[in-house]
Amino acid sequence: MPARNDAAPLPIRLRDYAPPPWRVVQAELDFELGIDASEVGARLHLARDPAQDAPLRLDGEELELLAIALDGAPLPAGRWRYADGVLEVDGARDGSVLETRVRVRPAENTALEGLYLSGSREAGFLLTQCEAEGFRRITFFPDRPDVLARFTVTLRADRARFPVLLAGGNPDGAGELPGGRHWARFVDPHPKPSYLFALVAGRLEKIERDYRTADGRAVKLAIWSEADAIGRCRYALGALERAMRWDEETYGRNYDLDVFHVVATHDFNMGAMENKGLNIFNAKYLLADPDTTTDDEYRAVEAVVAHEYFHNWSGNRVTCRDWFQLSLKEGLTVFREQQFSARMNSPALKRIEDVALLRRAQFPEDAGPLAHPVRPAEYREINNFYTATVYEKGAELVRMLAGRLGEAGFRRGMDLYFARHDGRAATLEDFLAALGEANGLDLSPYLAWYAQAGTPRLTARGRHDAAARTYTLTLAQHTPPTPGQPDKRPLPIPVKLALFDRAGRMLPLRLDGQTSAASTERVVVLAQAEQDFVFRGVDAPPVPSLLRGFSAPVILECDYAPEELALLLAHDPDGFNRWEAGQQLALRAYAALRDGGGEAAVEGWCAALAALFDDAALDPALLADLLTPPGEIELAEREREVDPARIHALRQELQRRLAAALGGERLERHHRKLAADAGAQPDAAAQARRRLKRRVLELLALHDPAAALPLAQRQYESAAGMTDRLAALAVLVRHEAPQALNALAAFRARHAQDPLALDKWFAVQAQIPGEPALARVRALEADPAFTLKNPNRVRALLGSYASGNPSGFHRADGAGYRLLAERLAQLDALNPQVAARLATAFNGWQRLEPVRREQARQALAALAGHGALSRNLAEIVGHLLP
Ligand code: 0A1
Ligand code: ZN
Repeated sequence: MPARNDAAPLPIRLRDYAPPPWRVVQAELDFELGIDASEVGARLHLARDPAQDAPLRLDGEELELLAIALDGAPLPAGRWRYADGVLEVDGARDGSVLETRVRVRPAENTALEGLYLSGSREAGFLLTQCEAEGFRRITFFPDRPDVLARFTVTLRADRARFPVLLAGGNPDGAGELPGGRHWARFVDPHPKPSYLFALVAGRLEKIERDYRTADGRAVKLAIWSEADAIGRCRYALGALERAMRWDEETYGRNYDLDVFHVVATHDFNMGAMENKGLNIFNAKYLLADPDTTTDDEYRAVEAVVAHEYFHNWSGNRVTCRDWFQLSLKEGLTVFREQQFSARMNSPALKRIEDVALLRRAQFPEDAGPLAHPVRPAEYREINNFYTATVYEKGAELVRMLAGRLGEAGFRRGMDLYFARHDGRAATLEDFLAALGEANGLDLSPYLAWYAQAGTPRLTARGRHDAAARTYTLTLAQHTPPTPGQPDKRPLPIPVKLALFDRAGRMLPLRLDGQTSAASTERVVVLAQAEQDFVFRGVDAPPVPSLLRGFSAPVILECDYAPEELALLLAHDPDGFNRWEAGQQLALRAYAALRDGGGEAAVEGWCAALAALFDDAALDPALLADLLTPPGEIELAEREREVDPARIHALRQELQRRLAAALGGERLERHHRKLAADAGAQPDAAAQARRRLKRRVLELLALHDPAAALPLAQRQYESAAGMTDRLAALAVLVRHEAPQALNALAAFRARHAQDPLALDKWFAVQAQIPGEPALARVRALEADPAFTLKNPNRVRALLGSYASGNPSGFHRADGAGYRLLAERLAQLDALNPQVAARLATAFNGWQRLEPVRREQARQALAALAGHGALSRNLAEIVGHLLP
C-alpha cells in the first residue's frame, strides 16, 4: 500500500519543465474525518492538453486506494497502476471525471505533511499542510502548482469530537447527519493549486471581527485556537486588519472571499502557511500576550500575519509555474512584509534587523556547500529550498528592482503584474517583464541575480583630485565560485551613495555626464566588473557613505580610515548606514584584539560609542543595536579557519572592553533609569527602552558580574512581562550564576502549561556558551517535556544548541557533532523536513580549524552511512559531504 517516490528519477531540473499534460478543472472533495483513519473521496474533472499525448498520471503518497472509477464506471485492476508515488490510469479523455476513494491515517502522520493530528488523540484537532507536495498525501492529484482547479470541499465528522469544520473558500452550507455526525461544505470560487488546499477540524474557539474592504466586500475575520490560548489571539487579529488596510492602500489589493480564517497549532514544520482563506500558523507566530511573548516575538507575529495575508495576492491569485519559481512568491512577499513592518515600526531598525538576518543566515548559506541561486536550477527535495536564499536574498532582489523603478514605477509594475497574471501560474521572467514593460525599461539584466549563487564582493576606492576638483569613485565586483558555478559574471549592483565633507555635511552630487539637478543622495549602478564614477565640484577629499540602506545584497569592502567611519557613525542621517559604520568599527576592533597590537582600534570603537551613550536624541533601540558588535556567526564568516571557541572569547573580550569604557557606574545608572518605568506595554517607545535595558544589563554582567547578577535577579523577579523576564533569565543562565537555578525553576513553574514559554526555557539553556552546554542539552533531552515529535521543541533545544550556540556546539572533541548526527537519524524517521533543516547546522564545517573539521567530517560520514535516510536529509548530507 504505501508508495513512496524516493526511487523516482532525480534530480528535478528547471530546464526540463513541461506544461501539465492533464489539468484538473474542478475538484470535488469529500472527507469522512477520523483521527486514526480518514476517508477522502475525490471527483476530478479533467482536461487534456491536446498538444501532448501522455497517459493520465496522478501523484499519491502513502494512500490506501479503496475505490476508483472513470466516467462513472468502476475501473478494473488492469486499467490502473499505483507504484513509486504515481497512479497511472488508462482510458481517460478530455472531459473525463475520475473518482477515487482513499484512506489516510492522520494520527500516524509524524511528518506533519498532508492530513495530521495536532495535540493529543483525546483533545487534539485535525489539520492539513500541503505546501509543497503534501496534497498527494491526502488524495491522488496532479500535485504541481501550475494545475489550478476550482475546489468544492465537503467535510463530515462526529459533531462532539469535531464541532468545528473548516476548509478554504466560502461557506456553502452545513447540517446534521444521523449518529451524532455533521457536515459542512465550502466552495472556493478562485482557481488554486493543490498546495493551497486546507482543512481544519476539531474543538477550537474563535475571536471574530467584521471587516469591510476598500472595494466594499464585507468579510468575517476569525482567528481560531484551542480554548486555553484564545485570549492571546487579539494582537494577531489587529495585525491582520492593519495588513489588509496597508495592502489596499499601498498596492490596491483587496481581499476576495467572504471569510478569512486563521488557525494556530503547536505542531507545525514551518512558521505559517497561506492556504487560501484558511491560513494555518505555528502558534509561535500567532499567539501574543505580554506575560509570555517578548517584544521581538510581537514584531514577528505582526510580520508573519502580514506575510501570510500578503500571499493572498503574491502567491495565491498569482502563483508559481513550478517550484523553481518559489522566490516569485516568497521573495516578493517577504519584501512586501518588510515594507509593511517598516511602516508600522521604525524603518531603520527594521532594515538593521533584516540585514543582520541576511548576514547571519543567508551569507553563510551562499558561501558554503549548500549555496544555490535564488532560482535553483535543480533539486531533489523541494522542501529543502525554503531557504534564506529564496526568501531573504529573494526579497533583496525585489528591493533592488523597486529601488530602480521608484515608488510610483514599482506600483505601476506591480499593477501590471497582478492584472496580467491574475488566476495564473507565473515565472520570474513574467515578473521582470511586467515591472519593466510598465516602465518602458528592460530589467532582464537583473535575471542574472536569480541564476547566480554567491554573495558578490563590492570594492570601493576613492581618489580626490584637488586641482580638477573631482572625486573619482572606483567600484569593482567579484563573486567567488560556488558549487557547480565556478565562473561568475558581473551583476547590476545599485549603489546608493552620498558624500560627506569633514564637518559631516552632505555634499551636492554632480556626477560626470549627468544633467539633472544635483541632490545629496543618488544611486549609481555598477554593471561591469569595474567602473569609475566621477563627481565634480568636490573641493576636499570627501567621506563616502556607500550602499545606503543596504541597496544591494553584497559584501562591501572599502578602505575607510577609522575617523571616517566615526564621522559616518556620528552624522549619517541614513540610520542603517550609521549603524553599519559602527559595525565596521567594531569589526576593526575585533581584528585588532585577535591579531594584537591594534589598541587604537579598540579604543576608537569604545570612544565612539561612549560619545553616543548619553545622547538623549538617539533612539534607545538604535543605541542598543549600536552597542552590539557583529555576532559570532558573522565573525566566523570572515575567518579563513574558524575556531568558534576563540571567536566567542574574543567577542566577549571586545564587549568587556566596551563595558569598561562605558564604566560600571554609568551602566548601572542607566539600567536603573530604564528600569524605573518597567511596564510591559508593547508600544515602540517602551520596546526600545527594554531593548536598551537588556543590552546594558548584558554589558554590565560582563564588566562586573558581582553587581550585575543581583540586578538581573531583581529584574527577573519584578519583571512585568516576558521581555524583561527572559532577558534577566538569559543573563543569569549564561553566566552560570548561582541565582540561575532558582530563576529557572520559577520560570518553569510559572509557565508549565504554556508550550511556547517552555520552549524559551529550553532554548535559553541550550545557549550556555562553551563546554558546559553539551551536558545541559543532554540533561534536557531527558526532561519529560522534551520530545522529538514536536518541531518547536526540537528547534528550541537542538536548534538553539546547534545553530544558535557556536561555542557550545563546536566542541573540539566533536561530542556536539556526534549528538546532533545521532538525533538527526532518529528525527529523520519521524519528520524528514525538520531533520533536514536542523542538519544545516553543519554548514561551514569545511572551514573549521583542522581538529574540529575532522570531527565534523566523521560525524557527517557516520550519518551518511546510516543507510535509511529520507530524501530530504540525504540531499542535505550529500551537499555537505560531497
Ligand atoms: N509558504 C509558507 C511557508 C511554508 C512552506 C512549507 C510548509 O510546509 C511545512 C509550510 C509553510 C510561507 O512562506 O509562509
Ligand atoms: Zn511565504
